[in-house]
Amino acid sequence: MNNSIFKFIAFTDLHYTTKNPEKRIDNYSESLFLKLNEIYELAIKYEINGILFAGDLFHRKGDIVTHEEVNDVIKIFSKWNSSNINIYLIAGNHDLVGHNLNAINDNGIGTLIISGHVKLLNKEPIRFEFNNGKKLNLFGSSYSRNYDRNKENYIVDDKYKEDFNINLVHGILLPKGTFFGDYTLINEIVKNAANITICGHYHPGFEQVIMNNKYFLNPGSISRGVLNYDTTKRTPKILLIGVDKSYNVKIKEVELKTAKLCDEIFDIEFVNKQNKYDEEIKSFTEMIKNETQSMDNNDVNIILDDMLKNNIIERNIYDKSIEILEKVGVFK
Ligand SMILES: [Mn+2]
Repeated sequence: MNNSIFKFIAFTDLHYTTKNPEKRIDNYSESLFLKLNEIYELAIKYEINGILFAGDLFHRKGDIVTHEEVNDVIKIFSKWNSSNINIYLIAGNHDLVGHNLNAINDNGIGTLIISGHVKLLNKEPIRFEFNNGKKLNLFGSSYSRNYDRNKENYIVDDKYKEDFNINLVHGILLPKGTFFGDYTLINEIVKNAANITICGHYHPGFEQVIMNNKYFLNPGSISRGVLNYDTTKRTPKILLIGVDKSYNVKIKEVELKTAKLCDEIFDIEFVNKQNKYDEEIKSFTEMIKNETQSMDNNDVNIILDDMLKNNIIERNIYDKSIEILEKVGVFK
């Protein structure tokens, strides 16, 4: 990082809440404070120019973010601001009631923006200047409805192509594969003026992708609120990003030391049961897929009913199978 002129720390999906998520056995909000403090110390150590946060600061599902939750985050960010650490961010789906960006000021994140604790990124860049006159621009596209149907969210305008551009996004951006809902593949959006695209929303994250000399990053959620296979496998991390005046990029992944092991934060017995269930569903889905290739729809139904009747599979597996088969279109 030594030659880098501009340095940033990127992380995403904090999902701050004072309500302990189901199956967490530790104190969720205290665990997040420890992580945020570690990030603060890294920011001081590396003398960064700013924090880049890719959305979902708060965790809101149906209900609203409380004053207490907003106050907690303000307290932390005030300390960061006093140490000249600027926070640049976008709003995620959890930050916006009704996914309505126009109502951002009615949400917790709006209070942080209006009070000057954080800066909201949008299509108009926040600009930094290198000593050779070149520019580094920060852009962002907060969450909105049907985010991945509007690829504009991922695009930095060509008029900035002489500058170095970083774009923050909050969508289902994937290196490859598919997703059950709308999603965007990196190769669909590679032709745009963003030198670095930093994505939140997809909590597992992905290994950094460099395509056409452009960087696509998603370090994964800094928190682990929901229990699933992914959360048992990954350690929450941040990215340290350095850019020099020739636009050379350096990226260092830092796994947080304060991130506890999965069995310290989750009811591990439940984790094991859940994983076993997921594995069974996966292998069963594979089996069904292989076995049903030469059959018609009716056969599949009969086989499943038979398996249930003869206790080869349990009721929940049967129901899940029907659901999966409906999803993959066998019962169209
Ligand atoms: Mn999220």
